[in-house]
Amino acid sequence: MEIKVYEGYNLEELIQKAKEELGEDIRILHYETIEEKKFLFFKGKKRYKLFVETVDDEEVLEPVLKFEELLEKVEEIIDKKIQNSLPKISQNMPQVQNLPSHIKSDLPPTDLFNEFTGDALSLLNKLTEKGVNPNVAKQIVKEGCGLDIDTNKWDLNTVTEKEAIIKGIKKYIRFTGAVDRANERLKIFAFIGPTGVGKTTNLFKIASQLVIDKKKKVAVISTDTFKVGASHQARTYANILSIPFYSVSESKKLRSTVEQLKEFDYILIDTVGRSHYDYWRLGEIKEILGGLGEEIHNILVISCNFKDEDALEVVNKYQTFFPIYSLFFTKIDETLKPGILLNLPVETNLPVSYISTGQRVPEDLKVLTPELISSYILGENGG
Ligand SMILES: Nc1nc2c(ncn2[C@@H]2O[C@H](COP(=O)(O)OP(=O)(O)OP(=O)(O)O)[C@@H](O)[C@H]2O)c(=O)[nH]1
Ligand SMILES: [Mg+2]
Repeated sequence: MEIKVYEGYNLEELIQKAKEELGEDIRILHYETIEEKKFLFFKGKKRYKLFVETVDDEEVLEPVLKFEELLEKVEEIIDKKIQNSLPKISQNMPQVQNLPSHIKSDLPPTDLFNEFTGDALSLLNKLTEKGVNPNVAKQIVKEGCGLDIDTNKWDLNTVTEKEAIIKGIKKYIRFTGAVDRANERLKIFAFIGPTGVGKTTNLFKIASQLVIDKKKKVAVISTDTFKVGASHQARTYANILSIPFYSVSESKKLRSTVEQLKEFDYILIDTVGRSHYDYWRLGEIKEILGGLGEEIHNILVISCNFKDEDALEVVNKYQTFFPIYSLFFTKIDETLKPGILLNLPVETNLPVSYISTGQRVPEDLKVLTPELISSYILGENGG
């Protein structure tokens, strides 16, 4: 039995090299990553140190784990840890744990809603057709109801359906308002979320509004050094607005860049889109943003065309890595069922901030209000 160490820039190539030299029967003991120092303008690269062990023929072999299997196992362990920590995290969000029963309920709406009558019942049916989950719909509508003495059931006591929904929304959903509301503390915002939901585009919509309409001093930092062309897309937007743009890939550099930008009114941070199941990469983003501590306000960007279960899973997973300041909805123009606008904030108890209504920068962006959500849910023009 012999232990050998391989060093290089590509882990899979190192494993391959080890197998070529030592044969297929090697055991991967351990690997380390070494961040190389930056030299002048050359970026530091990640180097790997791989420790492998040869296995004697006579030795009773345990099954050798392939690299992919090893990764899978580690992900399983992390997943379990996250699952165990969820009840702690969601102590203030009892609705989250109730969700599966809402979603999986087999009861037809008529049975689910049998404590309601008249206009309330027809509103409930309207909401479920728009993708609002029945229990959320009941919670919201009940706020605009009184008990009908004849039938002993709940019926609307507001003049319009919209009024009833707005009452419920005001009770169950919190609104942060625009990022420029008067609060000194709120200065640094990071846009986080799954791939392709519209983080970069919408960050620049907000930047445009702050710079052009509000005459604020804004700087943008991108930590998205991963995707080919990502930094180019963001840099182009920043050039159009004539605002400073920085691209950073590590925590210390982020901290020092933010220090340099003390005089700015707002610092908007763009991050690379990551699947909520990609714990390694989410960990990387957390590591980079973590250096800013509580100064940073994380806006989780969610596409309205996500299924409820998926959106909830995204929130749960992201919440285990980042404190979330607000939910930012995008692509409302791509769905006929905007129920997620009620479902997600009610089920997660997270505040909401903006809604993106199309691809145009900066026009297609609105600050969320109870009136706006109710308009989308009721299918009124322009939301
Ligand atoms: N229809 C529609 N498209 C949108 C909306 N918001 C963003 N998009 C489009 O969605 C696509 C992806 O947008 P990006 O801003 O690059 O998304 P991202 O989250 O930064 O993507 P990654 O950085 O790859 O994770 C672009 O084509 C945007 O124009 C919206 O509200 N409606
Ligand atoms: Mg992006």
